[in-house]
Amino acid sequence: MIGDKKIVFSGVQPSGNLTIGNYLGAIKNFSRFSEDYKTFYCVVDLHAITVRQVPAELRRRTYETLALYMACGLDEKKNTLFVQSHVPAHAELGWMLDCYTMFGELSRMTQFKDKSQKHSQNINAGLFTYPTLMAADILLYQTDIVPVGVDQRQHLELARDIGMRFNQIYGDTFTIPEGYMSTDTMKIMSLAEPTSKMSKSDTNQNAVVYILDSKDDVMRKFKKAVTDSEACVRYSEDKPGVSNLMSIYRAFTGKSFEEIEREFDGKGYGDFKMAVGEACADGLAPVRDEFARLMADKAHLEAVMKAGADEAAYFARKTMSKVRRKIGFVN
Ligand code: AQP
Repeated sequence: MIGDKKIVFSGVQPSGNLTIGNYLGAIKNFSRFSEDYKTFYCVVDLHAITVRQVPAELRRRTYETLALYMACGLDEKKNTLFVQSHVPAHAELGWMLDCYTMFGELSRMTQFKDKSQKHSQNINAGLFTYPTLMAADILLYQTDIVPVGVDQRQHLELARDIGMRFNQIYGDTFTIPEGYMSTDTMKIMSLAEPTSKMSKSDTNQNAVVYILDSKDDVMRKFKKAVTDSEACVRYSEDKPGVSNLMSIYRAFTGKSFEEIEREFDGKGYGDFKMAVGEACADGLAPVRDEFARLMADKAHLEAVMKAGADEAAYFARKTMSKVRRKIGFVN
């Protein structure tokens, strides 16, 4: 708690152009905590380098991710918005927690297994210990609530386990966080391969809708989206393509699955896909406009980053001095 407010922390990697998966699964939910919680939203650039990045692109995307946070409704006066590498305590605590995390635990992480397959030329130690750094991000701020997509459930469980283990050894040190996973949006899947997660690093551009895509691009991608041969808009596990489109439509329109099924009863997939594309493009238009306005003022983004890092570092220092003392480091 800070004052009488519970603490919220979350982050997004500047590892690619952000997708509607990042938007619906995570960022859109962030602003609902702004009023009643103390919120820390971080651009997690240290995580991004677990996969090789082009330096100029990483720098540009760091600004862009911050601007997108703000364009999605995060007011810098009500939320602490900052860049992970500007607060060195993340890396410091990450190392310490590595020493309280078991090799077997990290080996079981499905994201590590997936990413090792995708990046078989660069299975680096950072990719393996990524969940420990994520635990450090969260535990550093004595976080109560972590809004993330359901794909992060396993990492969050591990963060809780590491925090509990540390508390068991040294006495109460870290708040044990709870996840906040929106059951409305679930996991947004690839438009080309609807049994895989929509991911910003996917090389198939048609599989992914980016938050900043033009309306034409959004419409074209939904038009090409993989469905099935049944020609019936119905939510069902054995219809992953159609169900994914229904989830996206529901997220942008607020309609229930029953309403959507009724709306497209007797109509073909063509009409349905166009409606999903329209709803998505219209929903994203205000974000795109605001993003363009924010990106035109880099000095303001830098001021937001600086103020955010100063404030985050202040709270991080408190935890770090407690952790150092408990472990037995000389102060
Ligand atoms: N497809 C998704 N559906 C719902 N939520 C999602 N998130 C990501 N993809 C989906 C949520 O977005 C937040 C930020 O994710 P991240 O940038 O930290 O990393 P990620 O989960 O690895 O996202 P990507 O898009 O798949 O990135 P790459 O391709 O770089 O690995 C998280 O809360 C995540 O749950």
